[in-house]
Amino acid sequence: MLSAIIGVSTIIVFSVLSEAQLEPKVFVTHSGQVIRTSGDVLDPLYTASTVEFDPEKYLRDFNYGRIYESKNGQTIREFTIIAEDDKIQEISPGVFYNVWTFNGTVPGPTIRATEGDLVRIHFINNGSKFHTMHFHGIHPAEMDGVFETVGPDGGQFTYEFEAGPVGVHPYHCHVMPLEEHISHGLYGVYIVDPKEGRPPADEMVMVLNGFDTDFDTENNFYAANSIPFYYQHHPIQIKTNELIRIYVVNMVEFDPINNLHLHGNLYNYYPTGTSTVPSTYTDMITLSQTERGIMEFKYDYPGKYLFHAHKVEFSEKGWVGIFLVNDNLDQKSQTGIDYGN
Ligand SMILES: [Cu+2]
Repeated sequence: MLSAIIGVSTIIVFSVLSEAQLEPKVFVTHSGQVIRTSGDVLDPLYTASTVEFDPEKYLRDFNYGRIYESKNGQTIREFTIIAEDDKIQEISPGVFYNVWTFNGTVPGPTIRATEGDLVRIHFINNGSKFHTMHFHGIHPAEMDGVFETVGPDGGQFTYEFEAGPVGVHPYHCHVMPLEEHISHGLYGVYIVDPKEGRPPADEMVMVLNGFDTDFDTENNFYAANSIPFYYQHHPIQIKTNELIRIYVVNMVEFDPINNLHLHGNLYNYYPTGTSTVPSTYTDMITLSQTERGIMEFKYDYPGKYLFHAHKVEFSEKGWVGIFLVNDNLDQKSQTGIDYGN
């Protein structure tokens, strides 16, 4: 009898083991390492299937829309934006959070147009709650995304307005309770370029955000572009003597202020990006919610430089990153324009 029990248990253990060995799981660690294992994974790690947002890609990803020209020569830019509120994202290793998304990510896509273009947004609400898109900028009242709420399960609305003014603006859902709709992730960046363009630069977008994962109206994690500590583990590669332009937007809910400090350098800062003349040359700006601007700088010396919230609590909870400045080997081919400093 005893030997029969031992025999059966051996078969069970053996079959469990062989099943596990047949199906190795793939994990991606926080540092981007891909691991295959058939064993138990004790450390909290990303699974390949839950990595839905890539801060590396988001950083320099600009969506110019589908481009047409009207009869009178105006450029029309069409975008389709789909809101959802049922996605789960691993905000930090082992911490899963219900994100509400525009086109599947937090932040939503960076919408970019030139001043005077006609921007047309086909908005579809595939969520379970009412949502809208409210753009900062100049537009008619009925395009403001506040009073015309869009119903769940496929409700639609077309936002249409002329791009302006020049600058960097947020867009976000404006359905009450606003705190809930914003803190879950329904926001993104809208850039309006001047007709004459801006000087060539390595351009990037940083949305400063946070997540309240225990619903006590205080953020547990902070980040530039959603994933705490991401750019510390994956430094942003830039080059010496190359103009860097960052469109920075503070969307942190619950906290009255946020800020941004750059190491080993200072930057020209253009509040809201509406003027071509910087208001200040500094290494520190302070931003309330939806306050935003453009930072421009160049590094003279190669090496690793931190950038982070100088509200130390925020940086210790994830809002910190590194610029890895590489020697610019073809800097002689750069234009000789000097942008400040
Ligand atoms: Cu909403």
